[in-house]
Amino acid sequence: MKKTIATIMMLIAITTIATAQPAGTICDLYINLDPNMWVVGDGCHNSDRTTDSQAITVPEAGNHQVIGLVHRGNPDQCQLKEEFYTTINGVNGSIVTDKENPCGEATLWEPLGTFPFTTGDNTIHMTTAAQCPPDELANSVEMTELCIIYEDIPEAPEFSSLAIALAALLTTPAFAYLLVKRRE
Ligand SMILES: [Ca+2]
Ligand SMILES: [Ca+2]
Repeated sequence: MKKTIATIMMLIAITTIATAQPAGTICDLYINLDPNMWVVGDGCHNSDRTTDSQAITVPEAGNHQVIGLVHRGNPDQCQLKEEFYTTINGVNGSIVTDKENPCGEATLWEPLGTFPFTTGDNTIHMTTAAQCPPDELANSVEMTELCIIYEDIPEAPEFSSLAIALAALLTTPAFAYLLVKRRE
């Protein structure tokens, strides 16, 4: 029985690790932003928080691709321009646009751009791309996590596919059952 519980706990742990990163992507560095970063549109909200920044520690220098976990949407409000761009070491990423259902709530992994990093502390800036008027409402947008991919370290696509296949397999109840039976 103890072994069964241990196996189930292990499967939960593996599944959690597999879903903590963007689907189909293996992050070289994963950062849980603390505190979360957020901005509102220019002239859209009395907080006037149109920029936000914080230091992140990156052990490898180089041009790295950055993907952010972005949360948009407020209940009972249709904020159509929850948009921003990222700046790191003087390089601006492209504007991350309000997408999918622009009136709805969504948490999505979104590419922020490729930026030059130095070894150690680097400051990440988040700047709103909304302007009131013509935009309306707060247009607050929040970023909670970062996935960084080292561009100078080539990634084998076969390995990515294998990792996805393995993650998918491990989450199937049939596989969990087989594994438990085998251990008993
Ligand atoms: Ca929106
Ligand atoms: Ca919002």
